[in-house]
Amino acid sequence: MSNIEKSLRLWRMVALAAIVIAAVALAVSVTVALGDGEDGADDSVATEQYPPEKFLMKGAAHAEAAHKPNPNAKVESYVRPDPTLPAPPPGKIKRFTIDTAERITRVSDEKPGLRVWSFGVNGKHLTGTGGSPPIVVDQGDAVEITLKNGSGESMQVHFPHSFDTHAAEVSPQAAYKSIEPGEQLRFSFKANHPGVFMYHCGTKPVLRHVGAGMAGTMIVRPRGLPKVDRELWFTQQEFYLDKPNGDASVDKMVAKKPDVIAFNGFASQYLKRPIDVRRGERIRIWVLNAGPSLPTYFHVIGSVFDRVWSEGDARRQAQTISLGPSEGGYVELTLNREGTYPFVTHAFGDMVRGAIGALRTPNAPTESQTPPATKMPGGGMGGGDHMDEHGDMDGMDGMEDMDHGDRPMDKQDKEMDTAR
Ligand SMILES: [Cu+2]
Repeated sequence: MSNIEKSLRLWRMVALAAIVIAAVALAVSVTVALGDGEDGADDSVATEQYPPEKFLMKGAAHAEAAHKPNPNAKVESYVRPDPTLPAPPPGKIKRFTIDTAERITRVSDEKPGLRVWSFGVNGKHLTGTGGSPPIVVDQGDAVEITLKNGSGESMQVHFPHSFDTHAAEVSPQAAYKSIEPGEQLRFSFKANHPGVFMYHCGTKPVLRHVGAGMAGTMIVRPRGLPKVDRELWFTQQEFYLDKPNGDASVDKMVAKKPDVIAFNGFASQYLKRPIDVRRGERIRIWVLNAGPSLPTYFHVIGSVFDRVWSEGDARRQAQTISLGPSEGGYVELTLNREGTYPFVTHAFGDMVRGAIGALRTPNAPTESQTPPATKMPGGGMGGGDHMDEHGDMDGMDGMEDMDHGDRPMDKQDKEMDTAR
């Protein structure tokens, strides 16, 4: 081996050793940075403020504490939540006292009781359902939130809770802090952005708290929103049952396998007792998907939405509005014929768990009043046009009387621009 070869070989070994040392140093520094804070004092501030357990299921052990399932416990009586959109509270500052409760209710006629964790708003709870009331303000309003974690014994609150609203721009560490039972916390913000926002508990583990029911709708109405004849609100929400009258099933939450999916806290409640509307009136429906984990595809059978506003996007002519967990929007429609119009999530596997209701006009025909199907001429498939003996096309009687409720497009465009 020549001297040149020897020195080249030496340099190669030096370079290799340097690479190995650098790689080891990098690996060590990455491990420290990703560590849970126990090894590095520098990480303690960040992890104290936002412990990973807040989002992961590491802290789920506390699910075992406090409430013992009691099949004989008193279950709240059902009160049908009013789906009419409430007005914002009076006063220059919009003040909301948010209460928490861990109460035993049913969320379906077909299922046993469940201990739902939920919110009350300004003294109102959606008793006998798993829902929480909506909060409504106007764009630009000053909003003050006072969270009371269980204002009294009857709230049966055993756990720390918190209140996070997606409508606010605040430091989450301060405003959305978890507080112990019996404590209260106040924060304020300006509702600068219009939208249909989710509010929820953000206490660790957050899936457990939201999956137990702690979520609702906060609507910030856009400036210049045109008046309509009727405004309704629906929150779609999943419920995960465990033992009768017991706390919700964390395993089912993690598996995203809800037993019940409901609008406004109770399976199929507005199908069993439909919501009264009038033929020809303009209806605006505000929808929030509170999840925690599944999407919704909101659709009204027998209708087309002529205007849709969803997560800041305004558009016209839609059959369905798709909303992921936490997303919201509104749809506008006019029902020009008497009828019962089911509204659903068009994810039908979810609909059958209770995400269905109906709008009904005063003279909606009953099943027995609808015309019977007729045999096709010739008795076979493809037997000509679908005309009845009077020569009318199927289902088209009286169509010439219809007022579609359409307004000139340019007027609608102007309204949408204002609402943006
Ligand atoms: Cu909570």
